[in-house]
Amino acid sequence: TNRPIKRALVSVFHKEGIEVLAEAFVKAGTEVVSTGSTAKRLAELGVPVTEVSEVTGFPECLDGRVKTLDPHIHAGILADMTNPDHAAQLEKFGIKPFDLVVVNLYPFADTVRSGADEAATIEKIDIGGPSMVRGAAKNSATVAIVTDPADYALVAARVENGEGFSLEERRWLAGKAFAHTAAYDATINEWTAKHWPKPATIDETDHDDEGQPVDDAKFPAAFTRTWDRSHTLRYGENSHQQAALYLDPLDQTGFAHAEQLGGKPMSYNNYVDADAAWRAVWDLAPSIAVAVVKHNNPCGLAIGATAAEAHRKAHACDPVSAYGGVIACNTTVTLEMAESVRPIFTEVIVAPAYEDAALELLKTKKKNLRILKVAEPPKGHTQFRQIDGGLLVQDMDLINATGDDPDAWKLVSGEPADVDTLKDLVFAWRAIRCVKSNAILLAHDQATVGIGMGQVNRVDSCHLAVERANTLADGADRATGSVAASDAFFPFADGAETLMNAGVKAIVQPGGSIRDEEVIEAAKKAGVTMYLTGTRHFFH
Ligand code: 93A
Repeated sequence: TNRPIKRALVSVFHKEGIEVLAEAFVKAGTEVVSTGSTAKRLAELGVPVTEVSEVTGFPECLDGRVKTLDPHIHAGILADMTNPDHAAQLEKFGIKPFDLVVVNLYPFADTVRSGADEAATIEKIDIGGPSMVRGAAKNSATVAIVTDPADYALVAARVENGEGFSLEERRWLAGKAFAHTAAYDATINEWTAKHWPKPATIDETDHDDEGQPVDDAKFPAAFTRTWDRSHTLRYGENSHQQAALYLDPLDQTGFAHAEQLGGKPMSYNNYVDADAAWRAVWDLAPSIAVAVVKHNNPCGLAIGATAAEAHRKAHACDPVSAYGGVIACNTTVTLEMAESVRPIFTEVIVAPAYEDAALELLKTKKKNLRILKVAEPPKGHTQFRQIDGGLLVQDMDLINATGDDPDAWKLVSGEPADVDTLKDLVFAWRAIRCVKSNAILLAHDQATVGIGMGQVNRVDSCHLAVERANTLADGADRATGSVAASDAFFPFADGAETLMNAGVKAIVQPGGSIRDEEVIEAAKKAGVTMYLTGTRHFFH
């Protein structure tokens, strides 16, 4: 099944690495046909090369849009030389078959990322390249297709030994090639879906359950996203689960692209927790904020005048749980903050920057600490959650809803909050977005003091928040005089009463329960300030 490589077609955008191919072609005396600048490069490397235009008898035209799109090329790629009729037809037309096709495509994703304008982006949609790749992949019976420069050394070896690839090898290469063109088209579709949604002039606009037109740019008829494998991870959530990290080819600045400055490789759970912590601190921007996260929940979150102060306050919320946690900071980590982190066993630290001395200290004194630097704050992206046989898609929950603006809050009980109390209520409301539902959060002085997370009823979350506020601070009563936020409405008065009995002085919550009146009555009776936001922040 092996087929020696006598004639090759080479057309590559990225010329890196073709030296090894050139050397093999020269040694084996392979006949090489090539396009414009690839031909030039191969000639420089000493390969006797035939220009595609010589083969086609037609010049490259339309600014290179038509180079290889010609039967003299495509019949040479698609002729199944195990079929005598195909061989006879080539003979008749005076076309020679190819045994090897080496192509890499115009860099569409790189062009989008570079911020190129629409015309330049469209010009980087490769047409001739994918046609050659798909043709050669279809014809794996006799042609080997190579799209991945990582395979050049292998190709060179097969060219030089005179035996070429086996059928199984050509088929494997064909599969890789189809994956490559599929990913390429998916990336183009991701771009067109965003920039060229279905216009209003097309009357078969899709409608949702409630008769509203579907936003085609946000929810296209099908998702065809590609994700490029970055690397496999040691294991997944548990050691018996295999796992890997994939990257979005159109986003090179997101958290997944964090630069690691020190420590052991990131684990699956490290990624989940550090991503959550990173998002949490940016919910509190432009204030300087630090979050300590464990199991995708905060064990402390605080705003400070400095990064070090924010860390001390966040850590103080729950020093027990902070053990083995992930720390995120939304500003430069100073030496003072690094000193504050130093004695605490921490899995990951993530920040936009580090003072030199801070980095030095963390690297030398905490060798296992994974130190991440992320270029940009998180962007609001579309979120995907897989369910059995399907995918749920939603906008990311950001702190940008109407109810996140305290000017839109409705005072339903007690006196309007004074300046400091209001600041704490706003902090608590922003902070609760990152707490798993049912979430209750107590705050004081721009720091969490007790968090009740992930309970299946709200009253339990209230008890948990109060208990944590009062037992984790060496017996000090931190609930008294604190403010509380609830991520969703109180279905009964009991939860709010639990908080008020513990001494909470003001509460912010969405409202909207059929028993709102009972809840508000309880607040009035206790003389506690209560605001309704009108929007909630469930987080599951
Ligand atoms: O503009 S194209 O879609 N039209 C073509 O006919 C064509 N043939 C090859 N782009 C085409 N190519 C691409 O040109 C290849 O996929 C490769 O990326 C590039 C190589 O051109 P050069 O050798 O001139 O750098």
